[in-house]
Amino acid sequence: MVPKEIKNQSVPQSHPRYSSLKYRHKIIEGMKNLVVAEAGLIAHGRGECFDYIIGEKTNETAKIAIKAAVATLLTAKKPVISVNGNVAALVPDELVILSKLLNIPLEINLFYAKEGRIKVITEVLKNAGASDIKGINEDMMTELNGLESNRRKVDFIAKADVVMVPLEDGDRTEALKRLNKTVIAIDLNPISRTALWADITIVDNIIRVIPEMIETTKQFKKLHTNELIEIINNFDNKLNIQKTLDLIIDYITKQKEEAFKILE
Ligand code: PTJ
Repeated sequence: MVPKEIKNQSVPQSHPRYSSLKYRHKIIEGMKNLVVAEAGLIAHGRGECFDYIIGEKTNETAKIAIKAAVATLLTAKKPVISVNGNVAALVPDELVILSKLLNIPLEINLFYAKEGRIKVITEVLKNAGASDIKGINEDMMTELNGLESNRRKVDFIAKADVVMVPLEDGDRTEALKRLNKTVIAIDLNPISRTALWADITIVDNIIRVIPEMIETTKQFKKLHTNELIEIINNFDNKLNIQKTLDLIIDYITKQKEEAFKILE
């Protein structure tokens, strides 16, 4: 659905940046409804900037990381997907479809602990059809060692073997790694601390990643465990990030020549 905000500001669908504006307004609406933290707007802007320099598309390196991520989630014993405000505002429906296909829970885990946020994010996920939501019952919560931020409060994440962390800050990724958990990151910044610490880093926009993961999951559910393990073993995260950086350099080099053609 097109957000009210974008309709009111009558941004025509023919606008060259319509899709980008649509998601920008989802984030703004989310902030007004408490789903998104104020800092989430800034995080989104940083993401947009990186999206530009990867060409605003799912590159080959992201596709390889997505395959490794899905294979890992399908073979994990206790996987979980962590959900923050930006993720809930941008892709609630897709996230619920993915969690149901993989049969794994969504856990709300917030950096900014503003009163009422967990409740509204729970509603967003429930409205999208989620039935297995963790991180909402204080009695079930425990604290992650070595982490001071609000993200230390965890539920199923404490016992999970694989944790997918979209749009994350570096501290928790480091803490999860110290606890020997396998971390799958979705982050447009290929050199953020999260991206570098994670076992599998998907450098792409979450709005494209989750639909691609859904399709990959449908295909991979037909594979044998040995085939999934081979996909995981063949994946090299450091090399994949380095190839992503090469791709950015190539894209910028090309833009150095081509961007000005618009003026001709
Ligand atoms: O909802 P909360 O309270 O848990 O807070 C969420 C934010 C995102 C505000 C919090 O985790 C935060 O401050 O994150 P950072 O440290 O700004 O990191 C977010 C990372 O996500 C940055 O590296 C961005 O480039 C990246 N990013 C932003 N938008 C997207 C993205 N990556 C993928 N897809 C996006 N749409």
